[in-house]
Amino acid sequence: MRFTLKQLTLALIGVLALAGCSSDADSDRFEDQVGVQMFLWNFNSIAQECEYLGDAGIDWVLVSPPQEHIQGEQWWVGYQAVSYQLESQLGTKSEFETMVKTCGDQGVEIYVDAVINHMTGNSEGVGTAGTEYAKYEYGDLYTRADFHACTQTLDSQIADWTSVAQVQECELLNLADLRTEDESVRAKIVGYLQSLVDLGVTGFRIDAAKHIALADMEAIKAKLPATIKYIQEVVPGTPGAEPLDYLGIGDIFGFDLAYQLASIFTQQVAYLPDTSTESPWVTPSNQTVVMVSNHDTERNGQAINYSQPAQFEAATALMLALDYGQPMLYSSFAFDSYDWAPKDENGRMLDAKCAQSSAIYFANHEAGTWLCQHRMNSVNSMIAFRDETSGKPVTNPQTSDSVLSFERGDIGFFAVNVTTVDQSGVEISTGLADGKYLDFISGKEIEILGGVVKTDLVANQAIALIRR
Ligand code: LM2
Ligand code: CA
Repeated sequence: MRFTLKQLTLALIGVLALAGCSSDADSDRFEDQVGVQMFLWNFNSIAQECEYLGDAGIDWVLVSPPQEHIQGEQWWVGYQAVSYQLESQLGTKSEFETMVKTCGDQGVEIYVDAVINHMTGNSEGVGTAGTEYAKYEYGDLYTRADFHACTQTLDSQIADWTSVAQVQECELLNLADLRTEDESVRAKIVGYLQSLVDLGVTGFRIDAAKHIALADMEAIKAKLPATIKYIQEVVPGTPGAEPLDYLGIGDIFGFDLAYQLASIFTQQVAYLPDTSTESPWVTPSNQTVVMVSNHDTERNGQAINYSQPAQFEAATALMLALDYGQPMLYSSFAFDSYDWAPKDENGRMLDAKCAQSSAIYFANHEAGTWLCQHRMNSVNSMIAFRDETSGKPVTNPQTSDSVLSFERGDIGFFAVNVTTVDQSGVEISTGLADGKYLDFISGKEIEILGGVVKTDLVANQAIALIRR
């Protein structure tokens, strides 16, 4: 969120009002920040898009893995590291530097997807920076002794996902698993991450974090500046390495909300997502980065993806309307098979371009189209709604067969039709004062009379009202 003059003035008044109280001096709440995963956008394209992102109130961009990786036409080659040189399908080191600077000038920070649990699978050849490699042999970076020789399973692969030992010491997807318990391996990982910090990055997505022992993550973190942020990929389901266990290191991705949003909009059942912190996988609001989908869930059917654009947009609006977690938007390309990505003949990602608004592009699902989900019209207005209602809790949740609604303090109201059926003359009783409200999404005025909001809600339509 970037402060407008008006917001700054309000914030100042707030600070003055609080003077004398022992409130902490923290300016921004964790929940007030909004990020976007620009999946496989190359560095040049991200740099160009950062002006739009900054204006939209987006605080940070998660870029895909920037280190040297195996060559190939599949999108996932970036998750098979060959060295820590910044030369990848996304661009060169100097393009990376330009992106960090250009985005920084727009108030947009950079998070890097850090692949530090493993190197490559079963291939040999030359990486994207020219390094010759084979599995377990990566020039003078790592050799066989730097990798786990997992004894728990015959083929060294993770077989029992409830066994922490297997999940952390055996191979994920046949990928050479680093001995992150060794000082020399840790030093090389730290060197890589520090080099990115030196280039100005704010934080990291820790890829496959639950496959790295907590003690190893702690040791790595201890050698890096304390200001660095971590968002850890801890997919629930392994006792002893659940999201809750990694909170001491930093933040974690909230898969659970993504799954709940998928169930609300695909099963068309209106309910308020359960974000209580009573389970090992629903983590506290101020340490959870929430999302509608990421690059894995959009391909594995666990989350809503662009092929259901109306549901995707409504789920994004609902995520932004809730007071739980720090939202990460998702923006990427259309594909027609799991492996496919829009690349040139040298394996470089093609430039990403957006139309003025998302409308045309979002409707066009031809493989290779950059969908620019972050440009959906309701995204900007919902970020503004989120800013307006910052710190005001969700109250008075109500559900009918088709509509979920709730209030945000005494100024905000959100409702969404979770079904694909148009609803007309919807009436919802609220605790809000009568008067005129602005629907941030449509830009239209809605009047609350006798506490009742009366409106039509077409399929998957949301309204986000703020008192005028
Ligand atoms: C992740 N998070 O913890 C990423 O979000 C996920 O996208 C990564 O898998 C995974 N961890 C490892 O970094 C992706 C992709 C896989 C792909 C791997 C490695 O989802 O499909 O696996 O990257 O590039 C591919 C093949 C797989 C093969 C593997 C090794 O799909 O069949 O396994 O390469 O050759 C035998
Ligand atoms: Ca591991």
